[in-house]
Amino acid sequence: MNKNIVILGSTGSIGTQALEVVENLKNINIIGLSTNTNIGILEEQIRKYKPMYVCVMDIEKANILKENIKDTDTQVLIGKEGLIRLSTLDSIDIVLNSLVGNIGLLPTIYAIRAKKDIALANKETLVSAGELVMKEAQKHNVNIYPIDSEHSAIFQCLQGNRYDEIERIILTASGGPFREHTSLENVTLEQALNHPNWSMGKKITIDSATLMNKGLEVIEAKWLFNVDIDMIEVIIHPQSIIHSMVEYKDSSIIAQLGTPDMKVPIQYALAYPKRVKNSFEKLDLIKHNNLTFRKPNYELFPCLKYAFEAIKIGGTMPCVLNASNEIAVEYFLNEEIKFTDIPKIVYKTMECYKDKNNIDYTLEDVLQADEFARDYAKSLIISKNF
Ligand code: MN3
Repeated sequence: MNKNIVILGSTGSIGTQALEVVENLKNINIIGLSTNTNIGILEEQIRKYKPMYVCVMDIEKANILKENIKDTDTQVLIGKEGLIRLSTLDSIDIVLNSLVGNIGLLPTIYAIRAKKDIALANKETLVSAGELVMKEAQKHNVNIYPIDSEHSAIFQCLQGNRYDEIERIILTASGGPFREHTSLENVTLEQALNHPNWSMGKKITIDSATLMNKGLEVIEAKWLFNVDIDMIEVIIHPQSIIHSMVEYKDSSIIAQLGTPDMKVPIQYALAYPKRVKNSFEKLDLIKHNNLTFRKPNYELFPCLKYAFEAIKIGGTMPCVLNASNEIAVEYFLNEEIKFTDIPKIVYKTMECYKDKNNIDYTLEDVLQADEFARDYAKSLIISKNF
């Protein structure tokens, strides 16, 4: 049976790869697509895939696009409301969320309430409001399929096994471009954007360099697989061949391996539980005959430590961690702060929020915590007080 899909963030790295996967699967109809500002690529996608709707976050760009695609039948929606409308359309079965940042939270929640399955690449959604999102998913009997490669690996390692027999989740990390460094004081934006194994969007590439990405993934894994935070261990595996592992109570470890290619987890999420033949690059084990592992350096990469602290504190603290990081990364990408300022800004924002933290939170609390952290992190940067 054919499935109808909406892809949020279709012009980004995951979005464009998801469209390739959908083309290969052949049983998925594209109903909606969205972009932040990239209306050039979106127009090409409209002409190729003929979606019923698209959403553009930027109002001016949305109006330009409307003019440019007058000759098509595609309707243009605008902004946050547009994203929510797109995610809750009657005709769709699944929402693939590859938005970047906490902007992905509301569309996910509304899609779940409208009983749409979720293919989730937007990890910030689960970091900011994991407990709430998973509760809503359970209540509305909705499946959340992970697209993050590590979480897809864990999900695959869990097939046929019981979640209550997990001993430990071993989340692998490439270690990013600075894994061999002993000091990060003078690293440049260009170096930080040069990831050794994966080709990804800018925000996640910087997060990979600070190891904040791994921290966010720890929190994501905790909620997706309903495990205690102490059961999640991060290990550096520079080759990125083992995408993650699950150790069971009987001491057996199950791993998932593959080339570093996001199309594999995207396809697994969209075709689940089927394994559909494709022409992706196969893993050559002889070529990759040296797989190594080591402990992460929490002192040199404090963001990873702060992520563990935030989820241990709980409540809306992980949301504050995420939001302050989003702001810090934005300023780093604009070359207004140094690489080593990113963890300082995150730490100071979390420090200031401690007394305001809300353990039994609602969606409203999450949105407020997010706003607070963004404003506070910005004020730290503007006053150079971090
Ligand atoms: Mn990942």
